[in-house]
Amino acid sequence: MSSRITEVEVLVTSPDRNFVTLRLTTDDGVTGLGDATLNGRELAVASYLSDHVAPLLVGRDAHNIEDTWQYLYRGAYWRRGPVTMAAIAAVDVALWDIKAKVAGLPLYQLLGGASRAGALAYGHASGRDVPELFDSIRAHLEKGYRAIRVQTAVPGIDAVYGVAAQPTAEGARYDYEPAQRTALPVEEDWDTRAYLRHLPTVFEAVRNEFGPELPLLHDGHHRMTPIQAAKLGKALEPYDLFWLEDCTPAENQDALRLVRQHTTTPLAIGEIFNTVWDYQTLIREQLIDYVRSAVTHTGGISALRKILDYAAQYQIKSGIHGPTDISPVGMAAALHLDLAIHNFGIQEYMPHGERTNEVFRQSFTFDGGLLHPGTEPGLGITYDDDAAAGFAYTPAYLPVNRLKDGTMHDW
Ligand code: EZ4
Ligand code: CO
Repeated sequence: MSSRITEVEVLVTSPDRNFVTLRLTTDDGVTGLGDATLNGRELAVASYLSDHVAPLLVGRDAHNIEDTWQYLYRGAYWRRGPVTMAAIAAVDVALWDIKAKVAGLPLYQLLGGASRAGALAYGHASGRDVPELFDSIRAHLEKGYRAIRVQTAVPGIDAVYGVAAQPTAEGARYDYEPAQRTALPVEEDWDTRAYLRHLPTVFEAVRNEFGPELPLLHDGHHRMTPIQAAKLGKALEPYDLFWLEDCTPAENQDALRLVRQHTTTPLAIGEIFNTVWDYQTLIREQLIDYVRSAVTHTGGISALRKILDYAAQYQIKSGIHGPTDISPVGMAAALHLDLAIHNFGIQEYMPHGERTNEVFRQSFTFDGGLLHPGTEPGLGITYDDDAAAGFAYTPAYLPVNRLKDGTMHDW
């Protein structure tokens, strides 16, 4: 039994933000979707797919997922990198979507079936001060979240990653969208010492208010040196974090050894990684506790599954990246993996806006703090071309970051 790929479409739309989607169609009329969105560099992946990958796919057997993955990875000769791996991920996920639709099963059934009732999600709470942060945490608890990421403004810093401050019609905005549709990237400022002094006081206040049970997470967003990260991990130990994310810029995997020697705060890393090689030392030496990769940026379901299986041998769990710059297609792919794997940890969840949900109609649900991919055959996402046509691509950039003296810093 074969199904030839007859059509390859690269769809770019910008409902609430830019998304790049790959749609493959087979000779028996089945379509599959893959997410290829790389925040702030979207058109590079769109070109990689339409100029260099689409011509290779027409005529291939859509069922040969692993062979196609290896053909694109090894065939490029130039390995790894976010653009290449996002493009390969989109093809991989679209082929899994097709295979599951042909089988008439939700995708997680092809990955081994459900290992749990649903995927524990964490939401993003933030505040410009402690009262606003408490309101944001309460709002999340009311929506059913059972785990919460805490980000906060820092006295002395004007604009910090992860703090939603723009007002909306309903009042304060609790979701956080870093990419801005501006001609040049927005410039934020940074002072690590101010941050290290302030953050533990915030976690102390949150624990006092909300008690010991609520799982709390925090994202350091690549901003500390190893010794600063070690110090923060130690300072946060009394507040029993679920994880401290991206404490250092992890191109240097060896740096995590120093952090690990000094703290028992669990560590999560990897949203900017794109292959298993970025995790080689981290997993083998058990320097982390959670793998943060997105399906969309790590070569798709096939490749992330292998990373997570490797991690499982070292009691390291999943914490798949799920910001709004992962499209509902990428989110659905994550949820099918979350449901199937044994070493599931937690799933990041930032709900998309209404316009995005018009373009990407979805079967996944959020109920009682748990996400579920739904039971429609395939990924459970359909792409509405008419809705998408109303939203033209608009350039947008992630911010950049400077120290007070003007030095460029990791954002
Ligand atoms: O900054 O996805 O944990 N989540 C994050 C995200 C990233 C964005 C970048 O595109 O760190 O908010
Ligand atoms: Co992060």
